[in-house]
Amino acid sequence: MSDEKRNDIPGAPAPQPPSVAEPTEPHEPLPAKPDQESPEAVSPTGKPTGAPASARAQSGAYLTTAQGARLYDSDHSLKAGARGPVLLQDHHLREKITHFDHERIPERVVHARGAAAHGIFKGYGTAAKVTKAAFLAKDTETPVFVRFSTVLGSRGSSDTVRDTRGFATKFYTEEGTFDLVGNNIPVFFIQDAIKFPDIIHAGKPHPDREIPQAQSAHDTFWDFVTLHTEATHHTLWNMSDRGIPRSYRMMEGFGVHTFRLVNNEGATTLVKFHWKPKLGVHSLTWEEAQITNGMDPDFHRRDLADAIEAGAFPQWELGIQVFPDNAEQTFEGIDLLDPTNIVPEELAPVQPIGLLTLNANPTNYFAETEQVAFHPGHLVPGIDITDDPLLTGRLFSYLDTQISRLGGPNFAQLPINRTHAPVNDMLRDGMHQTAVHAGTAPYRPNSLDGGCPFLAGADNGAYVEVPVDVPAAKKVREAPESFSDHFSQPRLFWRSMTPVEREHIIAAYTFELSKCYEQAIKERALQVLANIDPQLCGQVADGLGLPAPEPTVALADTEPSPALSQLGQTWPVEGRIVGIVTDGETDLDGIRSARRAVLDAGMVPLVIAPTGGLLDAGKDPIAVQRTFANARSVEFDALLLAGSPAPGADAYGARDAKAGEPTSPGTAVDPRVMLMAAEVYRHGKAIGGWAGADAALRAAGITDAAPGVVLAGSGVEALEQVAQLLGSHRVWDRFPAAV
Ligand code: HDD
Repeated sequence: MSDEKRNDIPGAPAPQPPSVAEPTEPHEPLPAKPDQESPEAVSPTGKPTGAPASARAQSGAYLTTAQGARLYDSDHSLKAGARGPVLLQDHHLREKITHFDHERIPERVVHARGAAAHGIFKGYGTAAKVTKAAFLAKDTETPVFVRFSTVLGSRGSSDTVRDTRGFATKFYTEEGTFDLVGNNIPVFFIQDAIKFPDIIHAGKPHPDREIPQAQSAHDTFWDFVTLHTEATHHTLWNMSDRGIPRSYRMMEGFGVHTFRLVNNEGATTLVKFHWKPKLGVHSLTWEEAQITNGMDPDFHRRDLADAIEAGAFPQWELGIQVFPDNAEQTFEGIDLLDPTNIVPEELAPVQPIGLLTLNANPTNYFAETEQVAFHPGHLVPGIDITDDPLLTGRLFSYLDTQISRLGGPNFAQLPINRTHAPVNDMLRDGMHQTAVHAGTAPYRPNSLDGGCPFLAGADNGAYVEVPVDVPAAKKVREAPESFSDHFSQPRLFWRSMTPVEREHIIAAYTFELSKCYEQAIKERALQVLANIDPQLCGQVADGLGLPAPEPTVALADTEPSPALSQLGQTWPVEGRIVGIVTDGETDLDGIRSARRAVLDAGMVPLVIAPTGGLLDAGKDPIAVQRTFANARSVEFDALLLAGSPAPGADAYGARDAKAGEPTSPGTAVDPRVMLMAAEVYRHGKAIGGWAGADAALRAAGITDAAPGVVLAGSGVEALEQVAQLLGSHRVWDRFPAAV
């Protein structure tokens, strides 16, 4: 297609004349196929049984076999006498064990560990200028299912590892399902899908001992990313605080590739998709992440489910960066087909087009979160692909992997994967076929089943690919020259970071590389860092005790993009957790008021006392949610130290769990409280206290003059200031800023 025409594609190509004449004209739409309902809701003849579609083999009050025969015992095998041998004829035993033996399916080859939620996407209608996709172009609501994930770890690995996070959204639109299968990092490790098996082999545990689990701090990972320097940009994001998000609710999401949108007039536009969290983008500190891996490996999964259950529905705005669809597929010199590039928001602002709200937890993890099958090729009219070679490979991989993971080609019939649009395909049979297809002519056109189904044109909703020109070219295994600049965008990212963010990046590289055994890999990694920034390289080299090499490329004078920094703004504090530590006796009324104030501010109080149970059991009791024995600072975002006894007496003294007596008379402060306070301080979290809390803080080495420490007359007063500090996520002044 010529350039003039590229932005002026006719409404869509007229439907091609069929190669064989249609035997009949389109008439009434066909009824929805039985596979639109659960098997329980449809009789073998395809007639509804009246059972709710939600019935998932759980109807009737009696325990039955899979065939519906009622059971009188499910605890004892059938035996020849109570002490005799178990009989092979026990069909119930065999059915129960056989089914159990096959309960597991292969975990995802990447993104195995995840958590998901249902929700609603509300299009603002503002995208009508650039796309005809109704769920974006109209002011309308579309059901969605979103799965977040880590990439490298197995299904049972920890949530708070340093890794990229998946952010995959299934939009059940009326025109078919659209999947936006993105990440929380806007660039990717590689530029061509053919290298995907290699980067994943390098990132996964070593094949001999299968360690380390869910980590990038090992030789093979760093070997790959330093030999394939296109990975530099993504790796730098991983080593930044983006690699350890505070919560799935506080992550950005990116479609990564450039997509092509088509509007009703047929005009095309290139776009990049962005999800912007309403709560802001926030991260853990590395030490918090590591402690959390042990304390609560399900931290992110729990956080998402708890927030939704509590009604604190997480929200993201969907936005697009818009670029003209020019022949070069570039914007301001940035190659839009290279998935290791971003386009700074300062050059192309993110324009909001809709709002995502996650408002319901899955009912069953396996049926929904595990069996959901995403695929970048699940597209709807109005959204098309570009020639990004990474995207093209993905279009093959996702369909293919589901066949092995979900046991055959009929995974689209699983409840979570069913489209909300009517389906009338000619796909038949195969493993796990649950539809009972009627008719005798699963081919088209035909003259037996009324000629149905009929073909649609673009004017009645067919998905018609944009007829872009494919330039005449030689077949080659090559990348374009523009794909060979691997350092100027990482440099842009580095220069956009604030000093404290740079400090974290330096610490992350130093940590990860210090875990490598091979000297050559560390040296190569330092060379990569020298090509990003000499200061970054120098400090990491110091940490490793190695000399810093000189850059081997000319360092680009890139403009920073302030939008890339996570600091400098204030954010809503809804859903943040405030730990309230008490000795269980002092100023209980103050604790009640502080608790209420936390709830009124939309946050979550977590009362921590020496022992469990109720405080002040008689009147208006306060439930203890954690004890000194099972609490750790990583579970909350800010700390309130409730009043402690008068100076001189034991403060939060350790008590015998049974007798409730102090175990160590004269101990000033329970060491577990000191540890909590010290960690909270070290991690830059706001600290508030009242009525004698200063003694405990001093014991932990924290002075009341320290930044982000508020001592007030009451818990409510302290909380007011703590909430303000929380708006910036952390007390950033507490971190050393070396760069
Ligand atoms: Fe992928 C899963 C994101 C490149 C092959 N990928 C998967 C998931 C996400 C992404 C979020 C989890 C989906 C879920 O929750 O079920 N992947 C990306 C992004 C990429 C990317 C943002 C680059 C921009 N992926 C990529 C390439 C290939 C794959 C280049 C292969 C050539 N990805 C897969 C896969 C997975 C997958 C093997 C594993 C499970 C699945 O698909 O359903 O096919």
